[in-house]
Amino acid sequence: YITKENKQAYHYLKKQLTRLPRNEMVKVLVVEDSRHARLYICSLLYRHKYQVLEAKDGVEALEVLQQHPDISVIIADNEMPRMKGDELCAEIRRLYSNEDKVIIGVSGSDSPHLSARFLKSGANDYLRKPFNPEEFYCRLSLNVDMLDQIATIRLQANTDYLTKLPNRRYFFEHAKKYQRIRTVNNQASQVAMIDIDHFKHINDNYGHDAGDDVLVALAQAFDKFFPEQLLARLGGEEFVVYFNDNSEQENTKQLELFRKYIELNSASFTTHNIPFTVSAGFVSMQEPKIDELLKEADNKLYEAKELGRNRVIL
Ligand code: GH3
Ligand code: MG
Ligand code: MG
Ligand code: MG
Ligand code: MG
Repeated sequence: YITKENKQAYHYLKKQLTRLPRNEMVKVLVVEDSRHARLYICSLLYRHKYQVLEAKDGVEALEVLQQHPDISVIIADNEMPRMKGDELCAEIRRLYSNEDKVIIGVSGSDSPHLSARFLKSGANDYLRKPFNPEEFYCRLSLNVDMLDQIATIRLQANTDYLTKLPNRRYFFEHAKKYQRIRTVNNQASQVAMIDIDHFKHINDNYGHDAGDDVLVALAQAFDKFFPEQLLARLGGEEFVVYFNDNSEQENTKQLELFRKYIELNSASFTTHNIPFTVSAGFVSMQEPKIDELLKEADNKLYEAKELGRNRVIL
């Protein structure tokens, strides 16, 4: 179910940032037809505590990649039966993003064209056999650093800096996928927009920093209440939840419980013991555009404000 995968992908990014010691978390696939050369490269990798997988040729390598989606480095020989190293490179690049996988070509051939051929096929680096182990480790490590940097930037681009919830950009990217899947399955899309009541007063009375604390505390409660749903801070003191679950009754019940929980407990879980309430607008629509969905939820939210706040409008 793609929505779960999206959520997992996000948590995977988060985990990648905190991983230590690094090498033990990095899965390397060694593709080599010569048993002797394969064992040698594997032994170098083991010595630096990388996780190692092996394949005898390109066809086998593609199977192993399919079974282990978390492989992040592929070290590929060139002269192999069934599929040459640069052909394997091109095929990997066709199937997997270069933001997730690094390919390092190796060959004993003295052809001056081979390194360029590997790089043009999508390899990130090339080593001529026999290579110096120190150089091997350095190039490997630099390439893994690059994957880490890409993951860091990707995570930062999708995370709200203050609350650490997924941000607006993440929400719109994934809401589109949610919407498509739900339309295909003939399920309604259900969304709620949640907004803090009189937040301006909190800033005015307690200061902007205290206001920030309230936002963080609310985000944490929100995440705890709806662990399986797509959540985001849309901006300011406005949050959104796109429900995975189908039961409208269950979703609106949870939403009402959340509102009540904030009303009763906010004073105890905010750093400066600031009591506050939230209003929410809930919508369920068949085959909506995301903009329509949010517009409708926003209308309901407006109604909740008009009627006196601290309530959910369905
Ligand atoms: P309502 O009940 O109608 O929603 O009233 P409100 O005061 O909550 O809404 P309004 O839109 O008038 O004010 C929202 C305020 O939120 C204004 C803005 O300064 C403040 N705000 C937006 N982003 C942040 C933030 O990141 N930190 C803090 N502390 N305040 C923020
Ligand atoms: Mg070979
Ligand atoms: Mg407002
Ligand atoms: Mg508000
Ligand atoms: Mg607002």
